[in-house]
Amino acid sequence: PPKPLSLIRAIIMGPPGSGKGTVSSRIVTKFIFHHISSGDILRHHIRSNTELGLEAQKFTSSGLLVPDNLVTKVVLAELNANQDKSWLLDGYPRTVSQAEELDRNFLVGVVLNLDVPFDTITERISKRWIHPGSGRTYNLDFNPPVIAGKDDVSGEDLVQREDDKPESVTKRLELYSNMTKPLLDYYSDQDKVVSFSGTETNVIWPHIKKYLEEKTEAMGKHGFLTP
Ligand code: G5P
Ligand code: MG
Repeated sequence: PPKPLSLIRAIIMGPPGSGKGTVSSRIVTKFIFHHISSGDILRHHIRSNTELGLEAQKFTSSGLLVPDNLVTKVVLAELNANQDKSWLLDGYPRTVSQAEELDRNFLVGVVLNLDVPFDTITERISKRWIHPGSGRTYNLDFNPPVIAGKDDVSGEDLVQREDDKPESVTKRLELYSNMTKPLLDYYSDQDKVVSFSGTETNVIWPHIKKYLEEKTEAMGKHGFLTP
């Protein structure tokens, strides 16, 4: 693939279940971005029973936010290890103090905001199944696995996320409204937010793709599009 000519630091934001992971996986098939999901990193630590994983699980299992210092540590390490790539950051920052910490380290270029109604989200999350090893995500209505209960690529078992129980989802939506939504103002003040509204990823996606095509085109003709 062609080497990027310059780098984009992009953030994808939106309530839990708004499709950040789904859209990110589509973006990386069309554009050269390194996808970094704070939730996937934390779930990896939890599965591996690391010290950080054990601490994080106390919060994630009931839908609470993991303390800023813990998340920041793992996310910044990942960003620093990928300085030479354009990245798409999913799930971080989630509080104003995380955003300030990110600003102290990197220059954020754009914030893609997925604006999906809460009713739609609750319904979707109840039908989500994931492959814990890779983070690949399915939905029984939207993108069911080829064989029920099995990952399409590895054939391994799918599981439901511990924080997808209804009471945790309610908590996550509440924390999104109180702690994360204010970040839209933080980034709007910097003129960096582009919002995409709707109830279906397949309807939102072409708009995001068009936006990124224009943006990457403007940055260098052969810069970002994969061949
Ligand atoms: P995460 O992992 O960042 P959330 O809550 O922000 O978790 P989540 O749940 O991963 O976000 P998403 O990525 O926005 O949602 O959505 P998705 O997985 O792509 O789509 C949701 C479901 O809907 C899937 O089943 C998908 O197939 C389906 N779907 C998509 N589009 C459609 C559609 O059009 N129609 C239908 N019918 N279905 C569709 O964070 C997890 C936890 O980690 C901690 C916190 O505890 C957090 O709760 N954490 C942090 N804590 C502090 N600070 C941070 N920065 C943290 N980051 C993570
Ligand atoms: Mg996700």
